[in-house]
Amino acid sequence: MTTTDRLPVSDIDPFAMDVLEDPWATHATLRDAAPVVYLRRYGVYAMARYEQVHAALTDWQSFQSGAGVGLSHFGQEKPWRPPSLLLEADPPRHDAPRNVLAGIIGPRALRGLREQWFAEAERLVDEVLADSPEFDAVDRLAEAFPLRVFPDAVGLPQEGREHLLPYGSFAFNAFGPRNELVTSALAEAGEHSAWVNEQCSRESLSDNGFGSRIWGAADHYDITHEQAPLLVRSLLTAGVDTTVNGIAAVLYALATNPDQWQRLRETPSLARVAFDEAVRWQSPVQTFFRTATADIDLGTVVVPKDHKILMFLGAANRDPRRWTDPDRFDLARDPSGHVGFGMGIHQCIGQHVARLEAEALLTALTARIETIELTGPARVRCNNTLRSWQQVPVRIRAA
Ligand code: HEM
Ligand code: OVM
Repeated sequence: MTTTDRLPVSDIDPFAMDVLEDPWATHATLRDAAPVVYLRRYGVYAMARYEQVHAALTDWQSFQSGAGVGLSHFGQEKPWRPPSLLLEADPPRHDAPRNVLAGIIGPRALRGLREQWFAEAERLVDEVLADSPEFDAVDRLAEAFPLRVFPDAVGLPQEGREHLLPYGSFAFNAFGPRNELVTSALAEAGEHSAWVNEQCSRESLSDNGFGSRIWGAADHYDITHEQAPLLVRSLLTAGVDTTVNGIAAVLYALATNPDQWQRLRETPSLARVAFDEAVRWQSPVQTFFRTATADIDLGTVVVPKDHKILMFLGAANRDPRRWTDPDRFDLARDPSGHVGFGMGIHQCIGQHVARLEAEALLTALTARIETIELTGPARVRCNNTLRSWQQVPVRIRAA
């Protein structure tokens, strides 16, 4: 790292495969270098400390999302799909779609799903227990559970659901540079995207799910009918891979920390704390970008207008300036305040969905399983944005 004035310039590539596979040492290097670092290979500014990431997330006037929250600047390059009405929008346009979704997938709206999702989790765990005690927790639990409950809740048809995970995976890769993770998936992306877009129409959706309620909000003039399909698309883009990898993270955490698993078994009401601590510890969504709306004076350095700023949520969530013993997965800590779901006006609108899924599954697991342990190396699947799990091989002993 070379330091010109107070802005260290780094040749680190946070999107290189070896870094994506094991990002934590690189995060520490970037955090310790300075509050803001310049990444020469991408021409972007980067923040890895909690204080700066939190400040950027809560200052949408200076750090806009409307130019895209990936590396690409929408004012300079055509986005790969029409921008999201929430994620890639700023107030005031961001707010009506946000309020509509808040009413449909907020805590109140989810109450009616709680019993159903808990029962579904019990069924799934019983099925897994009836098979071999050794299995892949990613395939059998982390992917299987969200895919059983979420597409039904949105109101999707059965046919074609296999497009959901690859579509989300592509969308999250597309926030990064056009490296081989993007180019190797381009060929199939069109098909996944076409299916997802078709499911956003009113005719494709059952009449009692989140999707149909989004169309109902258009009938009530809360959003326009042109906006409705794009809002449904937000659910289908952000609603599956995220929870799959959040659940994989908490299962990996518990399988590798037997004392924490026992603690959760003794106190099953810690299920939500366990999930949020896993989201802090692994940060399923590792990074997002913003764009400077003006020259931003950050004290040590000025970020020039229209430049991209990379926020390392995963590094902020392990910043020792903010967290005690940050690399430990610890149910005794209070993980609230982590930025794994973001912070400020764009903070994850689906977090209550994610927590309910995790709580349902963890509750079913703690009631039925005495021990869970790794039987081999867990493998990550490289993605430019997600901390994604390929395989978490486990052995369980039924209670
Ligand atoms: C926003 C992470 C689950 C839908 C966000 C943001 C993060 C995030 C970090 C902030 C983006 C920003 O500031 O630019 C996660 C994680 C999840 C999860 C880690 C699971 C563990 C979900 C689910 C849904 C969802 C289940 C949908 C059902 C959204 C939407 C936004 C968002 C629509 C944009 C909100 C806005 O811009 O106002 N999520 N998410 N997410 N999330 Fe999630
Ligand atoms: C969206 C969206 C929101 C959050 C994350 C995301 C692909 C997409 O509104 O489409 O990642």
